[in-house]
Amino acid sequence: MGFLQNLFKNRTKHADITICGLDDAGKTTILRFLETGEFVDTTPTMGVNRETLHLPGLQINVFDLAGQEDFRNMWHSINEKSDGIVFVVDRSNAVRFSEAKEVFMSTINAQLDNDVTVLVLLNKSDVPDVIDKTQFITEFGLIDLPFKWAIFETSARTGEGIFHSFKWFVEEFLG
Ligand SMILES: Nc1nc2c(ncn2[C@@H]2O[C@H](COP(=O)(O)OP(=O)(O)OP(=O)(O)O)[C@@H](O)[C@H]2O)c(=O)[nH]1
Ligand SMILES: [Mg+2]
Repeated sequence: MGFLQNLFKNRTKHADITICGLDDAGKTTILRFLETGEFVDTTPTMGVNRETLHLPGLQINVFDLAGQEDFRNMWHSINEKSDGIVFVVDRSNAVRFSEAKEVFMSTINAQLDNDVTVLVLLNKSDVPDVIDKTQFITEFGLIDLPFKWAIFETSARTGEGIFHSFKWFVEEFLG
């Protein structure tokens, strides 16, 4: 028993996470900031952008999904194998708020049989006159989510909230 415990004690944990949200929300830019520590210019994702983040004791496979409507039908099969879902919203775009809500609800409803952790990122917080966080929580019905969840205000341009939110998320996996 002691031998086996020693053998597995330092084993690296693995987690699969997906990053979802409408096109232009800032998903890939957030992932690039996590990887490089700075703002990096991106192009729209076509299909899936898969990356691996290596942290002490934890390897995270990230599936950065394309947000354009034509690609959304592939989300479910990837999300259902995920331990965590990051849902990114462009909080500066009030015009697409109801579309974002609809896509968020269908993403969540498709996961009701899975035990996932949900991280909601109100991105583009550097832009003036953004949607208020409390209003957002109410409108998106986050209080009633049947999952462990958290919401953070982020900017993938300035880095605000990026590492802080990700730390919360990772700590959920590390237990
Ligand atoms: N001002 C501002 N712009 C941002 C922020 N995050 C991303 N952007 C910009 O928003 C645009 C879209 O960013 P992406 O990261 O490519 O968006 P995406 O969600 O990956 O889009 P798809 O791959 O099409 O689903 C780019 O021009 C980014 O530079 C942010 O926090 N603030
Ligand atoms: Mg992208």
